[in-house]
Amino acid sequence: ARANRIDTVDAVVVGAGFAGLYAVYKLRSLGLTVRGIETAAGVGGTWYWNRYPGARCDVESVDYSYSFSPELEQEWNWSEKYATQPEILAYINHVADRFDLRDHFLFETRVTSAELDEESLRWEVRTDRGDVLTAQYCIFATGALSTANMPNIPGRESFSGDTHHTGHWPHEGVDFTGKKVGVIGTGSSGIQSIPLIAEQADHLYVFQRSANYSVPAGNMSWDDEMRRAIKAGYAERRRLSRESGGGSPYNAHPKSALEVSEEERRAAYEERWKLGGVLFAKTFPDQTRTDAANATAREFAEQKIRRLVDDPAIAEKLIPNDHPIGTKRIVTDTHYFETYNRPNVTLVDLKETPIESITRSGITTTDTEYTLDTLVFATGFDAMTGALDRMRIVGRAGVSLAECWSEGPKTYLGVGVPGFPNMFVVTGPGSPSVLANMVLGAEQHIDWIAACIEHLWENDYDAIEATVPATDRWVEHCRELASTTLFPLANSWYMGANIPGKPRVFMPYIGGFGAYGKILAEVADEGFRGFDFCRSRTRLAD
Ligand code: NA7
Repeated sequence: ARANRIDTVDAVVVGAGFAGLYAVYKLRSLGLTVRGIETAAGVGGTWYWNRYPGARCDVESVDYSYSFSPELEQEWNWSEKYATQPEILAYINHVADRFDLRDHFLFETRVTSAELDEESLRWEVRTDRGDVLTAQYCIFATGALSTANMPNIPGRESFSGDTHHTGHWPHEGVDFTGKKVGVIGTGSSGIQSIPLIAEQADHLYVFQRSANYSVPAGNMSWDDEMRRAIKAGYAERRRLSRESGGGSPYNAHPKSALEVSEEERRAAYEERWKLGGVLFAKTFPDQTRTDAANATAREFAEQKIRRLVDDPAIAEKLIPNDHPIGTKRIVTDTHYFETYNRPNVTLVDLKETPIESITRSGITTTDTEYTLDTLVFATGFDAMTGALDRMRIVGRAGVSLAECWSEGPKTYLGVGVPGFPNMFVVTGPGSPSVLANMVLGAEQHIDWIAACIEHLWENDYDAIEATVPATDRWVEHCRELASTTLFPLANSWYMGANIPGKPRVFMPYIGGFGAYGKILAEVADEGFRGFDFCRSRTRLAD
């Protein structure tokens, strides 16, 4: 065990995922002393933890990668259109080494609290290893999907076989050969892992509470020629991504789904379907805005599912009936629906026969006892606020962030919170965050935070703090934007609906990545409109 650190630095960065690594890189380039803290034993964040079979990113590899270094863009060779978890983790490790970022971090260390000293306007950050760091700036790069959700199903602890959550997968992998396996959950993690587990297992039981829309990835390996073409056009690709709705170089069809002919609509859906994955939700601009437009996309996707699944009764169970398509993140799969044509795969519809309990030997539903050797929880995350809620973050007047957010998260621009001067959240609630490319989103936020810090220096201030009126207006703006869409109709993790007791609020900003970038730039140009600047009392007393 290492000795405790009692340190004074300019900035503490919590998290060593894409955001945390870039934050350390960027702040160091400003000449700040930076200490990073990370729970895991290595860098990678999401890609460190989610090692389940089939784990991939649903944003194309060349887009879901750093843009801050053109040399890095040219050097790195992605092998596939959608990168696997091991390849993304290798990339992040490469970046950590290439830019010498690793030594800034304390690994295997969890931040337990961050408390503001109101006199000095500095933060005191404590960890589970007894470290105490004081810093002027505290940057939470703790991820939007980093706190695993283990549902409290009665008897969960009594199961005698192996239990794994997809978000905490063992490094050595899991061998399912000859095993009877139960997977609970059919979100992205379930849908990505199910086809591969089915290939190995003796028998796989899929416990589905809600069916999900999923579009084949249309994944492909890339040869040198393809890579050359992408690299030659990288600058333009990034420009388009920055202006786009979702941080990838794609935009919706120029017309409404209802304005075009039946033929043109089909062709547009077919083209997006072939492109693969999550972008299907953005074929037409009004697809997640009106029921009528949404219905056209739904019908198209449902026909595809019916064609892929041999047994019509199973196909019907696999067709979602509780949310408009795209209002839960569409999954990007490889042979998911076809997996139900295998004789060793059984779909258990929990809406018909809910789980009563987990027992020593398996899962008991209202009509059957399933004997299992291994249980996989693909049950998702306490999204967007989970990691922040679990630390004791205390701002002005001893008020905690959890208290401030008891009715749902409230931020200004997804970055700042009133009462928490010099605290920044990266890709937090109130920013496009999970609705866009998280790597470009993290870079966008961190560049903006860096500009903020430079502004403080130029004007000889010690702290920046979001104002209450600007925050209230932003929260209301985000709510209004969401209310013009169908998103609030789904029981999604965007809404906090997957966590019992969590306030039902649509958490991300849904106005688009490009539009949001413009707002950030305007706010900065106007001297960080909506923020207060102040000098610390200790300095004033000097
Ligand atoms: P998700 O998308 O939150 O999926 C979790 C799944 O687990 C979903 O099907 C849930 O059903 C199911 N679930 C959760 N709790 C239970 C209980 N108690 N009983 C039965 N089923 C349950 O998480 P993922 O990890 O798949 O993906 C998260 C994101 O990561 C994804 O959107 C991508 O952006 C990357 P429900 O739908 O709530 O009925």
